[in-house]
Amino acid sequence: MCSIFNVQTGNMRQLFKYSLLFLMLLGYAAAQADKQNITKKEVMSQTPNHVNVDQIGDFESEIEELEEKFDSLESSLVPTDLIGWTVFQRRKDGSVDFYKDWKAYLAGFGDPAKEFWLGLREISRLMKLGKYELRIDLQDFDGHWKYAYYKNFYVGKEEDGFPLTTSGYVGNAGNNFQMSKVQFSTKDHDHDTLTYDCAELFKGGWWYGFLPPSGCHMSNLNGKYLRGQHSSFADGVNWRDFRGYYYSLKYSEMKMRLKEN
Ligand SMILES: [Ca+2]
Repeated sequence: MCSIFNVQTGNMRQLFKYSLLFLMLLGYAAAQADKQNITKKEVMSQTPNHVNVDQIGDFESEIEELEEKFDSLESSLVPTDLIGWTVFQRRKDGSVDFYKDWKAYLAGFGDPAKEFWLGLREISRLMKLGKYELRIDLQDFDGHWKYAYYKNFYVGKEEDGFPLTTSGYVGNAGNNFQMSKVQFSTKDHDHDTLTYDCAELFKGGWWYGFLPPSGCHMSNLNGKYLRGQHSSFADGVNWRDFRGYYYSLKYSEMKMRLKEN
């Protein structure tokens, strides 16, 4: 999955690189034009055939230097490599039904190579190994990718209802998974703090609760796989600040990794 994400950042990098090269060539052409005292209009119609190969080499090394700076800035914010990440949730084609009971969410279900839920017991067990960070990658049916990263991710014990606490959001998807001690609920185990049953209403197993300004949830990644726009409210694979409560996403992946400290 991360390879797809990297392809996207690769495309951005290409765009960045060629935009920069174009601007530099334009700048050079303008400087040449100034020497010859010609008009701006003429400059805009100039082709960069005055630029010699040595100077293109100079531009390229400058671009490489900027790309390195760009990369280090990006990696200082969000880890994108595959090393050490444990994926615990994935949706990609609707092949697995996620509207399951407590027992299923406890043990896990699906196919780890395709769509699956690792299981609350296993997630909770991993928590004993240290402190975790979390990354969520999302894609809509138009091919747009978004991510949400949380510096801190903690799921508590089974006897407490697997309460979730997350903080330290960084991303472009929107901060729709920040929670403090919100218990997990399924259609047969209502642990949300609201009078109605969020899991039954929104057709998933999730950390539902009173999360102002929303009632039950701001994200519903274990909801029904409704393939894009849907008329029912907030019961799809939703992420409020990406495509809203009436759009079920194509791809979702949640993964956790042990932090170094
Ligand atoms: Ca309730």
